Amino acid sequence: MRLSTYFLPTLKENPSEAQVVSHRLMLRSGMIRQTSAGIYIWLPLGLKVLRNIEQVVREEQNRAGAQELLMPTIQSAELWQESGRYDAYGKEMLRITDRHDREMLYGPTNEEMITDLFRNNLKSYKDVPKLLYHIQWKFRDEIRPRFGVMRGREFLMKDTYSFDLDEESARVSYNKMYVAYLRTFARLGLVAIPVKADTGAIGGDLSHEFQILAETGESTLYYDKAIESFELQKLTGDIDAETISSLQGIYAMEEEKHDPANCPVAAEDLRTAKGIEVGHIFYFGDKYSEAMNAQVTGPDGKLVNVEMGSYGIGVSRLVGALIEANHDENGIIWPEAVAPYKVGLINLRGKDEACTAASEALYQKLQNVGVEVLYDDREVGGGVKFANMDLIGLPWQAVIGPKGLEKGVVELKNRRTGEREELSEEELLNQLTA
Ligand code: 5CA
Repeated sequence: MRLSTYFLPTLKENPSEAQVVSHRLMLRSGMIRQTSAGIYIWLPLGLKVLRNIEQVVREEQNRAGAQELLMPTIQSAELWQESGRYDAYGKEMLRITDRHDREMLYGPTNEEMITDLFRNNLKSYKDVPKLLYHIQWKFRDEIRPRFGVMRGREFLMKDTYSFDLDEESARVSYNKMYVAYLRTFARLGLVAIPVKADTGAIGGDLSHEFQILAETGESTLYYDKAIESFELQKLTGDIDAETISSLQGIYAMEEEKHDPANCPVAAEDLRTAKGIEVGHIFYFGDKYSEAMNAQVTGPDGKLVNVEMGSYGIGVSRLVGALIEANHDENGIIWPEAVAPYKVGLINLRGKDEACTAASEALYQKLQNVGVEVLYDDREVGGGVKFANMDLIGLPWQAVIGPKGLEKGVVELKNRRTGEREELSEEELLNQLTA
C-alpha cells in the first residue's frame, strides 16, 4: 500500500476526549473514528488489525473443534421472554420495534438464539457434544462507554456455546475452551491471567475471566505470584491436563470473589493489580435448556436437558488492550502476529531519482515475496515520515536514503528495540521473509 493514496487520517495532537493511551493512539494513528458515544468506524488501518486478531481467535477455536456459524445481530424478543432475560437485562439492551409492532432487539449475546437453534435441530445424545461459535457485532447500551473500543456500545465479540449430555462432558468442553483461550492470548503475545469470576447476567457456577494486567484496567485482581512461573505468554504449544489443573488450582480472584479474611495465600505471595478483561468463559448447566426446553434423548431413551456453557472474547476490545500492553512515548508497537503491515518503507528523498527508483524497486520486491508493506511515497520530509511510522507501529522500518544507496545498503529498524542494521537488499528480504 502506498501512503500517498491510503486513507490514513493521522493526528499530530492528542485528542482531548481520550483518557487512556490506547484510545489516544488509535485516534492519532487513524485506526478509528467515533460516530456516536461508544460507536466507531473502523478505518482501513484499524480494520486490518481487527481482522488479524479475529483470525488468530478463529484458528484457535477451529483447532479446539468448535464450528463457525454466523447468527444475526437483530433478535426477536420472544426468545428472551422464554428464557426470562428480556426484563432482567434492563436498560443495557437496545430494544427495537419493527413495522409490524414486533419487539426486536440488537443482540448483546446469543445464548437464547443458539439454544433455540439447538432444540430445533438436534434431538439425541448422539448429537452432542457440540461447540458452535460466531464472531459478530454486539450492542450493549453501556451506561458509561469509555476508553474507546475497550468499553464500546457496539463491539465485536467471538462467542462460543457448548452443548453436552452431562456435567462431566460439559467440563471437558469448558476445559477445551480454557486451553483455546490460553493459546489465543499467548499467540497474541499477551499475559492473560485466568481468574475465578462471578457469572453475573449470564448465570451459572463455574467461570473464569482472562485478564491482561494494565493500570487502566477496570477490574481489580488478587492472585498468587506463583502464576508468574507458568509464563502464560509462552503457552502456544500443546497444554496437558496437568498444567490445566495446576493452573486452575492457583489462587486468582476478581475483587468480588476475593475474601481477605479467608485467602489461602500468604500476604507476601499475594499480588494485586488492575486488569482488562479480554475473555470470559461460563459453565451454566441447564439454566437455558431448562427454561427453553432444549433436550436430547439419552441412551436410555429418557429426555435430559442439555448442559451448556458460553465463552466470549472481546475481539474489538483486544485491539485497545494490545496497545495498552505494547506502546512507547512515540506510538504503538504491534506484535508481528497482528501488525497491519509487517514493514514500513521510507523513501527519505522523494526528489532524488535514485532514491525513488530504489524505493519503488524494493516496494515491488517485498510484495513479490509476500511481505505486507506500507510504502511512504509522500513528498514530505524524513522527520515527518519517521514520526508517522513510529506512531502507527509497524514492527519494521526499511529506510532508503542517498548515503545508504552509495554504500549499497538499506537501513532496517526494529520498532520495538530501536535497533538499526544496514543490510543489502538480499539480506533485508531474507530477514523479512524468515
Ligand atoms: N455470553 C457470554 C459469553 S459468550 C458473554 O457475553 N460474556 S461477557 O459479557 O463477559 O462478554 C464477553 C467479552 O466481551 C468480555 O470478556 C469482553 O472482553 C467483551 N466485552 C463485553 N462488553 C464489552 C464492551 N462494552 N465493549 C467491548 N468489549 C466488551
